[in-house]
Amino acid sequence: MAKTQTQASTFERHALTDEQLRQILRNMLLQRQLDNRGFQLNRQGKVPFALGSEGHEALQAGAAMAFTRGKDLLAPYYRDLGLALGIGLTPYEILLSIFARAADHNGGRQFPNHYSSKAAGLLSFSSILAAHLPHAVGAAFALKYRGESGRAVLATCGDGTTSEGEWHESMNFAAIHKLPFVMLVENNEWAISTPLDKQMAQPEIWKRAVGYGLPGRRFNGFDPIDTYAAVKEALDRAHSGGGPSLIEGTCYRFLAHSTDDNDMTYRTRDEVLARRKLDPVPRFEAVLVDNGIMTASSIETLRKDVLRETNEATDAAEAMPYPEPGELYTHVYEGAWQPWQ
Ligand SMILES: Cc1ncc(C[n+]2csc(CCOP(=O)(O)OP(=O)(O)O)c2C)c(N)n1
Ligand SMILES: [Mg+2]
Repeated sequence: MAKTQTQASTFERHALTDEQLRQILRNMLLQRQLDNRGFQLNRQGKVPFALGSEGHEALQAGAAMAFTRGKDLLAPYYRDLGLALGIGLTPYEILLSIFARAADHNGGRQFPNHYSSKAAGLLSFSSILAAHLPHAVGAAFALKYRGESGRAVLATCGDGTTSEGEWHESMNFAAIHKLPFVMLVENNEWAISTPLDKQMAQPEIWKRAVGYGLPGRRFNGFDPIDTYAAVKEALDRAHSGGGPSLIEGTCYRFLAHSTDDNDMTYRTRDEVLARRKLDPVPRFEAVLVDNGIMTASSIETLRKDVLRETNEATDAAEAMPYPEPGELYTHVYEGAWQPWQ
């Protein structure tokens, strides 16, 4: 495997153990496998919709490693498969959601890729861009109000979502009340067909932190360790009463926006191929091999393991029943009230 500039002498691991570094790669490989599975199942007519996180693997796996399980809360958006996996959801739980089966945490009622898990601290969210952010800062306000120090809310969104009014309102609220809150923006250069330069005149989103009176920084979202360091720093600050931060990871969306989109109608194949050269998966594999943390053959074993786990989870989730039609209004209206009565 080609040598990278991250050989042992310059390798900055930010106190991550070998085991944590291997877990990060496992998460990245699992994301890619489950992404593919969603698109395959859609093309087979088995699920109505799927979204991919390809290009975001490093950013999400690195960020998840900084999240404290059992304490922190995650308010994600629809492209956060790797964050969901990294804070403890299993491929089976993910697939129950994609297949909309009754055993899903949302009872098969949520839109695909809108995972939630009370046990994991993953808030349920809406497809309406930025609508989860007032909820996220509300949760952070509750943590502060109750004096639950050592806990924080990690919220994410895409670059395009930062144009929403609720994004600004949430940032401002978090700043005024010095909430234990981290706003992590996953800047992949596109908001469906809208490029970044048609979304904002200042392309460095983190710089808006100054206007809110917050610390902010940008990091390389193709590098999971750089991501981990940035998210850990911001979460540590939030845990210790230092208030909110705005951090921005740069990455790219390699696939179309979703299974309903054809990205070749608004961007060129050459642009996508150029960004694919920065693919975080082979780059991180090379880092682990160069630094003696994994070998080419242990990576191959891991790939097979991830494929097997994905196949087993797919079969198990697909075999589960859909929700009963009679349950349509359960959890929608209070008590036994039904809208036609
Ligand atoms: C309020 C609102 N406006 C428009 C949409 C339609 N929409 C869904 S995803 C999306 C693009 C969001 O882009 P970005 O925030 O950059 O996230 P990405 O998908 O690139 O990860 C749009 C416009 C929506 N869901 N909600
Ligand atoms: Mg985007």
